[in-house]
Amino acid sequence: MRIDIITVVPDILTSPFEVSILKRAIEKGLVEIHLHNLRDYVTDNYKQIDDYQFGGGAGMVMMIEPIDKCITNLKSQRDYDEVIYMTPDGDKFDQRTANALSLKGNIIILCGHYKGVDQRVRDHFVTKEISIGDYVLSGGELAAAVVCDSIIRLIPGVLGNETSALTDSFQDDLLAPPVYTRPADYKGWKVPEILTSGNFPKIESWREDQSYERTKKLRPDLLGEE
Ligand code: 6GU
Repeated sequence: MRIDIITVVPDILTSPFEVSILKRAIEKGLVEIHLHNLRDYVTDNYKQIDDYQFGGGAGMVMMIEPIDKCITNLKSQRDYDEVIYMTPDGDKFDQRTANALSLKGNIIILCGHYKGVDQRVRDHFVTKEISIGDYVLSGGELAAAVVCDSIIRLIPGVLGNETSALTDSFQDDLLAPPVYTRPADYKGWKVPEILTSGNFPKIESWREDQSYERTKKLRPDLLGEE
């Protein structure tokens, strides 16, 4: 998989890919991340990427030309499955979308800033608009990092067996069960006995029950209740 991220602040997006699981995924050649600084596609001398909005009103709007230049340049080199625009008014991101995106070959992610991009960018280039929740961030970069993390960890080979994505919360619309590790008794706070019993069918069924109970208590909406 190849992800091209278009941004006015590429620095925000360097460290997430330089550590831990995402770093290893890149090293293993399972994903390529390419950051593109929108200012490199500006032709005027002031390196201006935004301007006042037509009709008046507070807030700057990202201009279409640098974005067109960047996207058109990328598309001339390879085909893209999606051009995703990160914006608080996009479709709410969830595990289902993460799963679908993890199967794609090449995607472009455009990070919005200020009042957003000129509507013509959305009309003519963007194929999918994503928000990560009902709150406003200063820009789409942190949201893009969230989306990249969630999809890259789903690419086969990125996670080892010990961290399999199949048992994550949400993967089956249930929250994950509680987990414990050594010591089995910490200051009198004990691990549920079943987990140290060695009875694996029973442990599995306990975990399923816990998942269900947790979901019912914390996220009844996932069960179609409430
Ligand atoms: Cl994708 N961008 C911004 N600026 N704010 C957000 C968001 C995206 N998702 C939630 N809030």
